[in-house]
Amino acid sequence: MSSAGQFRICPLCEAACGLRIEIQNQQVQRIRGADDDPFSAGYICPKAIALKDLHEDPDRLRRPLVKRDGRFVEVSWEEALAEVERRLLPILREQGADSVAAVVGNPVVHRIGLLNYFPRVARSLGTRNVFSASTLDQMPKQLACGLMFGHWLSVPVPDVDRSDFLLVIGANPVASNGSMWTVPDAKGRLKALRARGGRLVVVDPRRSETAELADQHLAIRPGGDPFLLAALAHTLFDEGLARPGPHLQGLELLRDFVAPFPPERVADACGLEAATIRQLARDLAAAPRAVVYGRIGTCTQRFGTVNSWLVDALNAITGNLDREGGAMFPKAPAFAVNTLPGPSKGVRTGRRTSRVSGAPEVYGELPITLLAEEIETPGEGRVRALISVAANPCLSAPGGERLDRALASLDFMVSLDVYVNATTRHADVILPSPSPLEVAHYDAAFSQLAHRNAARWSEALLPKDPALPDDWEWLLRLAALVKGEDWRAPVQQLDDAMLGEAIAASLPEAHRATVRRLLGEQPGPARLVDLGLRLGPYGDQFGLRTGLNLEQVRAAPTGIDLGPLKPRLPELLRTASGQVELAPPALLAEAQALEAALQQAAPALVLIGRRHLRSNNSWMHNLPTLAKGPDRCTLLVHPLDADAHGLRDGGSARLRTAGGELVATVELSEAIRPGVISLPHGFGDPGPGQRVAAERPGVNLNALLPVGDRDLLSGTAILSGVAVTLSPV
Ligand SMILES: Nc1nc2c(c(=O)[nH]1)N[C@H]1C(S)=C(S)[C@@H](COP(=O)(O)OP(=O)(O)OC[C@H]3O[C@@H](n4cnc5c(=O)[nH]c(N)nc54)[C@H](O)[C@@H]3O)O[C@H]1N2
Ligand SMILES: Nc1nc2c(c(=O)[nH]1)N[C@H]1C(S)=C(S)[C@@H](COP(=O)(O)OP(=O)(O)OC[C@H]3O[C@@H](n4cnc5c(=O)[nH]c(N)nc54)[C@H](O)[C@@H]3O)O[C@H]1N2
Ligand code: SF4
Ligand SMILES: [Mo]
Repeated sequence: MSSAGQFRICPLCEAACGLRIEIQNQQVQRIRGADDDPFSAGYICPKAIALKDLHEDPDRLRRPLVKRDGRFVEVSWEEALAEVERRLLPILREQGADSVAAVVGNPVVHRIGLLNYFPRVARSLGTRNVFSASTLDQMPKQLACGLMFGHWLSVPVPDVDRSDFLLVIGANPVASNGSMWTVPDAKGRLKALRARGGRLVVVDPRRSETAELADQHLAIRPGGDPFLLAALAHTLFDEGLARPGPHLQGLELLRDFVAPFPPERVADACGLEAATIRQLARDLAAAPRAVVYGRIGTCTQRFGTVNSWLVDALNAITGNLDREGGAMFPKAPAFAVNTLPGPSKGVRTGRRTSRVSGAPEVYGELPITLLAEEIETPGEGRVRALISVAANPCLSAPGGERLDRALASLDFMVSLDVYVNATTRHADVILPSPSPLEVAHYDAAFSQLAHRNAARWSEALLPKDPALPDDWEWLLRLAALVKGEDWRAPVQQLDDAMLGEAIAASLPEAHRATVRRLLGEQPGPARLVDLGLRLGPYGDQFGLRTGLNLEQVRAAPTGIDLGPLKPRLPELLRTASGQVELAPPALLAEAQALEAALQQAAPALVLIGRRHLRSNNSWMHNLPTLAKGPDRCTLLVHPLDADAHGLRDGGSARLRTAGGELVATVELSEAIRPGVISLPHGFGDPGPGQRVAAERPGVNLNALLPVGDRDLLSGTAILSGVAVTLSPV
């Protein structure tokens, strides 16, 4: 076991692996998995190796940019923000808060300086127009969990290392490394589960890399999931196999909801045999410790929230919710509202609606696919300016071409980003982040979803250019700027004000001065982490008891391991009833729509997406280590479909949907269900500032996906199972 090199938590995906990075003369020499990190035990994937490329990428922005006469020029941070002040403030003043929208992308959850400081900008703006990648992703899961458990971050995860049976639906953790489930080396853990006699079943229209490892692969028809899940629950009730655990409410209503969906009735919609579905329910019930895990394939559908609910309802009625080897709730050391005493009032959505389509707000956000219409449609409250933070919706959201035109028509746009790309090309000002190796990191988000409880910190490994503000400095100054305050003030002063507010929000008056003193004078996210840790469930309460503080976490070579997950019911629950809600009214109300969908004829050919281990959404195609090798933006077509449509391997096919058309390169594959074709997302014209990515841009899947189609409860876009026609070119 070697611990050579400095510890760094990988910021590239949700697995949050511990890395060891060797640096000499300010150059990255070597990147390896940290064997001494109990959380990830040395696991590493090819993307982490590319951190070196990312750090060195000549296309990565290192200076703020301002567009002058259509061209970006490098400026100082003061000039960049002065431009924002000059252009943005009049829009805000004259057209009101809603005229400025914010769009937040995936890397925000991987950067503590963005994650912990962006909310301050959003609050300062006071706009209802906040959009994020959540409505292209996990919002259905967070809504379902909010309704069932009372908080949007109370998401149970598979306790895989102690389980005997894992049913994976619409997820491919062997390629994605897990999502809403922070689990380094998912592949190794799945293999270990099987090696100790456990069973892995994967439900996926494609025999994915995860399905390849499984005991059983069920090639479901895309979109068949709500019917499959309902039929599994139906069978458990019908055959007397349900073994519901404690603290549940609404069992009878859940039973009524699934009653119309016996396996025999939904088999066609699922594209599976009724007997197979019944047997799966029996296997699930018979396993001593089992868990159902559903992810993006189940979320980005018309019934995404229903799916997410039924996944955890199955865990609950098989007695596997909140028990070892089942679906368990992490207990994060900091920033987890569900670990602190608080009111039990459940969650509410729709406190505001979007201006044009009237879509309900969910956790303060509107559906990202509605951003374009909010920009295009005249009237009061029209969006005229945009702040984008680590987001590339022109490639990552359906309707990219339309959004492209809409962004070009804005009066002003500022982007916090590290590239000039398909989205940020429209910005008037770009404010770059330092390289990940130049900033410290704490797992603020992913410790809430982790397979094991831990508190980990990693220091900046290389010095940051003092002329370039860190993420949190940009956001503090932007927040001051939009409030008309002195954004040029020393950053110490701005950060002290924010810290003061955070302390006031968590402590009674009597303790505030002492706590403020104990947190010290060094500005930045570390003080917020220290505050969170010390007041958190393992914290030292600023000396009132023995427990965690940031100093200890920093001193430990790979952070502090807090052990395997432990049961948390009923302590975690924040529902109004204080019970697990098995039958939230908003979900029961989907019964009619589900029945109607069952009666609808399935399209002959549908399109789904996929992920590859060596790429990451839309932004890592510029890193040579990852970009090399075979073309990954290919259209997978089953040979039967290829014959039917006159297509050949390596040839070109034209795809047409209600959303658009494009031409893609065909790759024949027996692994995909006939009647389904697959194209990865994140490709397409990368924009002017990514020279490596531009060599092989690929095509944009999202240009095909109809813009308005979404899960109405969560506002999440439908990214899978879209009707398509194919023809040779
Ligand atoms: N069809 C289809 N579409 C999808 C998906 C799908 O499965 N199918 N998946 C969806 C999912 S799950 C997600 S999460 C979204 C992701 O979509 P986005 O949230 O748009 O995220 P990325 O595509 O990863 O783009 C990230 C942006 O952040 C910038 N960036 C990277 N690092 C940093 C940094 O350190 N600081 C700053 N300031 N910026 C940085 C990049 O340059 C890029 O502009 O895509 C969604 N789109
Ligand atoms: N290498 C790599 N890792 C990543 C990312 C990346 O782009 N590249 N992105 C990161 C992000 S932002 C996220 S959110 C996670 C996502 O992580 P995962 O949820 O594991 O996402 P995918 O790998 O896209 O797997 C989704 C699976 O659902 C299947 N599927 C599609 N439609 C349906 C359907 O209708 N029903 C069912 N049952 N299955 C369906 C697809 O075939 C696919 O195998 O991955 C993260 N990790
Ligand atoms: S699996 Fe994710 S966190 Fe782990 S090394 Fe790869 S990119 Fe980094
Ligand atoms: Mo995502």
